[in-house]
Amino acid sequence: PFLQRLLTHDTFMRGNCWTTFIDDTPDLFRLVKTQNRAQRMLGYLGDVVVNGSSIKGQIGEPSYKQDIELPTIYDEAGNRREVSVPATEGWKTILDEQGPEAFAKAVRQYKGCLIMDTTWRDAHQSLLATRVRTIDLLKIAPTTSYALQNAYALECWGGATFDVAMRFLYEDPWDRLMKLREAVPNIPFQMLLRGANAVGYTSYPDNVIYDFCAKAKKHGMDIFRIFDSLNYVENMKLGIDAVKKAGGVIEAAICYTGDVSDPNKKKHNLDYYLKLTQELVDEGIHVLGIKDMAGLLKPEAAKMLVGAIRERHPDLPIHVHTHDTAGTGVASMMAAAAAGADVVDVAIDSMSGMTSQPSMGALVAALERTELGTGIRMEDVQAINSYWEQCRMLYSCFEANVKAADSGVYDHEMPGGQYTNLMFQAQQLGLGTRWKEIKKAYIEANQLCGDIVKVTPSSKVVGDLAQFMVSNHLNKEEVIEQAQSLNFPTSVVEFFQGYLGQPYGGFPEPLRSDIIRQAPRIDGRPGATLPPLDLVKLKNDLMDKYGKRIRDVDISSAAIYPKVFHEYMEMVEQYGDLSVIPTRFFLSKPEIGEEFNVEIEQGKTLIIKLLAVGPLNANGKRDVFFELNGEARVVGVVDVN
Ligand code: 3PY
Ligand code: ZN
Repeated sequence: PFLQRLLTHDTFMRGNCWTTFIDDTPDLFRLVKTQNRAQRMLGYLGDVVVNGSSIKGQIGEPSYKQDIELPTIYDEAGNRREVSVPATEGWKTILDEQGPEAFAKAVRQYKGCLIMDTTWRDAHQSLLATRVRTIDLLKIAPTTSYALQNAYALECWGGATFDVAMRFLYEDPWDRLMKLREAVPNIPFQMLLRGANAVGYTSYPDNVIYDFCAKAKKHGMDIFRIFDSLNYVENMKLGIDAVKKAGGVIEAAICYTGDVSDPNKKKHNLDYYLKLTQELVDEGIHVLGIKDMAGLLKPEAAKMLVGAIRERHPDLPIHVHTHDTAGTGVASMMAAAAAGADVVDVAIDSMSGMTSQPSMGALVAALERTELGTGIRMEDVQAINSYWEQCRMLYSCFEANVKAADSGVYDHEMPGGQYTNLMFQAQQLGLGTRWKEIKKAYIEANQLCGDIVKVTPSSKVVGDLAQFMVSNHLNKEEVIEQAQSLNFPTSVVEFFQGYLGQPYGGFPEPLRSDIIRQAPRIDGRPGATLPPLDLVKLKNDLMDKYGKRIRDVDISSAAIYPKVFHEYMEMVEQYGDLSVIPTRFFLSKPEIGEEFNVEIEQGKTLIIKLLAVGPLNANGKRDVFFELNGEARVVGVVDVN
């Protein structure tokens, strides 16, 4: 049809179109662009029709086929809230108007217990392999801006979301941040920053970290929870300084392991955490995070730890994070709040529990009408929850199938996200004995590493070593005996070389020397020896390859994930922006004759209907017939089955 329109266009046919024709007839070319975009998207949809979705980690199809219903919420007077425009009042107002120090002070002075909602980051990272897409976050964002108006923050970015967005969902993490920011201007956003590893798994040159934090702040991030997977303060200092320079709220987190309420667990005791806290306070942090990534902080331990920190640092805001693996999450968060914590982490009910955070509704209800009230109304929690109940079913194909609590976590100490991963892998291999073996090996692997903090990426080291021990039928003693000749996983060798940093208490010897042999040792901060990355050259290289589409934030993505970024860009070249496809059709094919809408940009909607799938032709392809805004379209798709 475009060629037809072009050939019947007067100006074009008169032949005087060469210099200004495109400028003078923008509609004609806008139409072409839209049609190209639509055709490329049909290429993706056609591929899903013929071959099924290729999203890694997906098993089966979404169990929810209906449209997701958006909740209605009401104000105090019982009037329906108009959510087409987001709320404007919230803790972000104080932060924006008065800056991080005043914000921290106001949080500390608040009488009740504030909550951070982790649904948009850690909850789905822990339950659904981080696969929740921007489109589904955006749908509930304006309603959330009202319902959770008094929340301290929404955790919505960082951790694994950055990587997974590009690698598995073919969407841009920066777009997610910018769009969510626009949709929720009033509640502070929080991200998880892996210290010197930013949102990756390894140390980056310092300038990459500074650049990343500046851009994250510029595009909407407010509070940066900075941690190091070994609680190695030298690594954290870099993140702290980068966030300081970017003007963000510095929430430095101590990663919690062991059990401070158990006098037999001597290594990570109260004294250890108090010294660590003091070191972080000396760096000028705004908020202290207690990051209980595995859910080991029992109520009594929460009382002791928070109580001791509160006593020594009366003005320091304390923010506690946990996972509900054993099932003590709500009790622990209440104990933490009672001992003086200012903020605790929860996830919306239907995205909570087990390896995720404790339930928001449970905590809000438990503290209602006490002096630790959260300032969040139960009816609003219920409304938001009804959305997430449906959404969770839409992502059912990524469920790890963890069905119950596991108080064995107090022994194996696996962080929430890793627990679901390893359990999922064990399930594939026959859960029973395999899972028991992995848990036992994980405990021994941790001991071999010197009883370390286990969180990304140090948890991967312990997990890799555990899997290595299971596959090679080795126990702890055998590893020690045979260490000089075993072919250890790279992550394990690198840990012992010092590539993650220095563990508290040092590396166990002679195991370290036996494992790393002649390989170099790093005895300080691993990133300190890395030369700066030439970001100008990187930008020029990206522009040469992809042209003007490259934005400042893409340079950061390419610096942190070079390969993943390029693969993502190739997907975009081939199929266009896939983030706009509704999740059900991103993950599974429509029924024949089923019609659905794709809003490719605001106000521009494609109406798509699958008409038929042709037979296999001589080229190994099938024609897939669609109707696009009333016109028939066909795409040829290679059938890989
Ligand atoms: C991450 O680093 O992604 C984590 O969630 C650690 O707990
Ligand atoms: Zn967590």
